[in-house]
Amino acid sequence: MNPSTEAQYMARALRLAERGLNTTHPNPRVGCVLVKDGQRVGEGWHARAGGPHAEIEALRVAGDSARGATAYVSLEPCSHYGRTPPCAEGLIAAGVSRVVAAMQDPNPLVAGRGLKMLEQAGIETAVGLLEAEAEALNLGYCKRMRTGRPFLFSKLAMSLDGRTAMASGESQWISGAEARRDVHRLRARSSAILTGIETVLADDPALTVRLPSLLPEFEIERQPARIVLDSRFRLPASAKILQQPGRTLVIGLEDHEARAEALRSAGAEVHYLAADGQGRVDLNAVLDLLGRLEFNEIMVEAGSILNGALLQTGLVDEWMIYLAPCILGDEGRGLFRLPGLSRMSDRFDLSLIESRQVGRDLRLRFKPEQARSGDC
Ligand code: AOF
Ligand code: ZN
Repeated sequence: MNPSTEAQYMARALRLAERGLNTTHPNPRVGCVLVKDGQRVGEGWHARAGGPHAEIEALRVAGDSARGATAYVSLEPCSHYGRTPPCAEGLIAAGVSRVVAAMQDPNPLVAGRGLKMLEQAGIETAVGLLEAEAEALNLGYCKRMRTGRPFLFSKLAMSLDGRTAMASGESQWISGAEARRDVHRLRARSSAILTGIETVLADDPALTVRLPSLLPEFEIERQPARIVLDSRFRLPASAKILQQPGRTLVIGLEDHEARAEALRSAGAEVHYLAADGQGRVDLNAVLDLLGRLEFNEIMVEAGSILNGALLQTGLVDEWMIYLAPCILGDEGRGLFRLPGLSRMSDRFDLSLIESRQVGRDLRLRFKPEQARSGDC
């Protein structure tokens, strides 16, 4: 078949996969198109964990027409019994003659076995069509499957002069309405929102998705989980974050059992971790825990203390900074608390990977720079 036609079918499978952007957690977003004699005879996408996988939906729609069809899938069909039976078996049983997958499933339970099952049943397979796009759509899932840790991106808002709040802490609102709506879209796709206790004590945020246009997509209780790093369990039981639908996790150190118990009674899931050298929860251990809890993408919405610590530990995969066209003056607060950073050679370098205008603000996306370069 014409390679560009094949790419179009795979692009369609990816667009279908995107329909699960906000709802498939902890599963990947996956789409599938079945094509026979140049016609799309079935389409499907994975909507939520426990529900049918993309291929099974597409096979259901296609019915008998699936026999002899080519399946374009944005992820290798699974080979294992999870919450649902293996898709590879379903494709074989339906008599599909060829399967094109955008990428291998990095889940160690699958990792090539799905394609092998298909080949052993005499089905032609190909892998790698629009692979980069497929990988980007599931960057959190892929990272967790490969490293055991979620993908972490931190969202920050600042003025033109690099301030994130006034000296008093007042920060509402630096960004314009469109940028704030954009943040709700980012929250919606995240498995969880991570913040620090200082932010909760200062702002008492809800950290929920409240964009009316997004709510019909996922039930209220599918709100992203909220995670508070709170070494000494100072979170008040009356905090707004505990009154929202969905899960709230509080992660602290082990020696505050009475306060932890009060938080449990208020509905929080309490987790204990070891301290780092400075008596705070160890951020590496936090990421390991959140990987074990199957969080794929985590959005950090925190203040300068947690962001400073995250920058220093190098644990953030992407920094997303909304730059607002306003000046807050040199008494305002900066984005990162980095005590002791005094020489140019101590600085942290980032590389810009995308910039775009969102309403009156600029949205800048950065990756941490691996090696430090000469100039800033
Ligand atoms: C596919 N198609 O649409 C998805 C796949 O617990 P389960 O049964 O939902 O299985 C989850 C695993 O299945 C997940 O970790 C990933 O390996 C695969 N997801 N595979 O063939 C799909 N969502
Ligand atoms: Zn499957």
